Amino acid sequence: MSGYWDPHIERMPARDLHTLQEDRLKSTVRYVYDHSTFYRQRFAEAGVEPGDIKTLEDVVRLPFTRKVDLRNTYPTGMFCLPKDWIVRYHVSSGTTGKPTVVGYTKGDVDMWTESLARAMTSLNLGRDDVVQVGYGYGLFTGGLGLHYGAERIGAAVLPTSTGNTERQIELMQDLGSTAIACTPSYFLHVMEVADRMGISIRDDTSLKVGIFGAEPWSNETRQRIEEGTGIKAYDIYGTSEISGPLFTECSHQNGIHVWADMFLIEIVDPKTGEQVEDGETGELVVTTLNKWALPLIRYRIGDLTVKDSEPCSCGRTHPRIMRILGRTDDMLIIRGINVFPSQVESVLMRIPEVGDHWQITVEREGPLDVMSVAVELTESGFSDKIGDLMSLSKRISKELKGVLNVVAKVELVEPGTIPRSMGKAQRVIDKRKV
Ligand code: DLL
Repeated sequence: MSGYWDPHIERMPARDLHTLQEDRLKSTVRYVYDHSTFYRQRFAEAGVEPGDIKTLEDVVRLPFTRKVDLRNTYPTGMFCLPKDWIVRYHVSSGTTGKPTVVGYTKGDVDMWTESLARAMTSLNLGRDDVVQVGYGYGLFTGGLGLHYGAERIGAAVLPTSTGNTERQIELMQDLGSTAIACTPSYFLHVMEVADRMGISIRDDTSLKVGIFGAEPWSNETRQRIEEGTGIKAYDIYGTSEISGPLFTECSHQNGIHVWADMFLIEIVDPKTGEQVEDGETGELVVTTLNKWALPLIRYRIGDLTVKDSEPCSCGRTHPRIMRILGRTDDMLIIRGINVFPSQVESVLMRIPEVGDHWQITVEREGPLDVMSVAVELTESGFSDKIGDLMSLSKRISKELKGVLNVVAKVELVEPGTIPRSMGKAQRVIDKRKV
């Protein structure tokens, strides 16, 4: 049984949490209305005023906001406080269009840190631990976010950031890292490099916990990591707009705990915007409840997940979201059929001959979409017999077809062929867009 960082809040009865959220929702709505021209205008367009929000259920009367609003008001048009309140900026890289800027007051950084202190405590981490932070430090929120969280619980931080993998592994050994936080794809690379160096993560390091997120990954990858290294691999979720990395699973690995005193979450049908029931897949929508520089009202993150409001077996009463299926805008439409890269990953990771790295390419041949998947094989899965490779490629293609309902050309490649990422992996090259 894991301990709690803030037992009063984390185990608060559902009814009290509901009241707390209702009070905070009302004050947030009043606050944004009083502090932001952007929100006043949006509320006017939606015909709603702060006084109309009397209960939690009234949240549906409020207008949605989206990433495009942050872009259109670049750099700080959605901020609710002037610059003298801001103690930090982070900037998300804009692969399409302008980047987005997020800002924090001292209190906002404190709230973010508190969220991660609760999360890390739920993974049984504390003062005795050495947390190696292998997320990027800088404009990306991963490095500094985890850094502050780990310091708050009294752990020692090893701020390796990304890259220089051999050195990361040496330091992991020399300083006795017990936890590592990085993208799951980067950790797969760490495993590979350790192997090449003749180091067993299981036997030659003290690592016991991995805090993996910032990109979609599957239960099958979790299993590979856990079986390959003996560590426990936990999912961590967040986005820069809502602060950065914020929420993790607890040691029961039964969904990601979202702190309800800080965030109100809804799951909506991406097409209609209507709320869906617990257990149904939909788009995550977040309203911040105690964030001041850049509070967000009904922010449509674009990630697809499922909510479970039942208390967790760990005793925490806050709602949980299940593993993120992908982003609405990551979904590939191949000849009219919806395909999520995460589905491809879970099929591939079940096949023992398949290594840890893969990449999808989508092209157009005449009027038709063609999806190919480059799949790295493991050293032992790789054969120099053409016949073996052909039958393996057929098998993979069949398994993919079974799950995706789409024919994929499978290209088997030697171990080490697909470029490794230090941060978020590029799993899809969609040549139709360029
Ligand atoms: O990736 C924050 C973060 C840092 C999360 C470190 C976890 C660990 P952004 O760069 O703004 O922020 O990207 C946010 O990444 O909307 C998801 O699509 C994706 N994402 C983040 N965590 C997960 C996860 C950070 N655990 C976007 N599973 C989000 C799947 C994730 N996707």
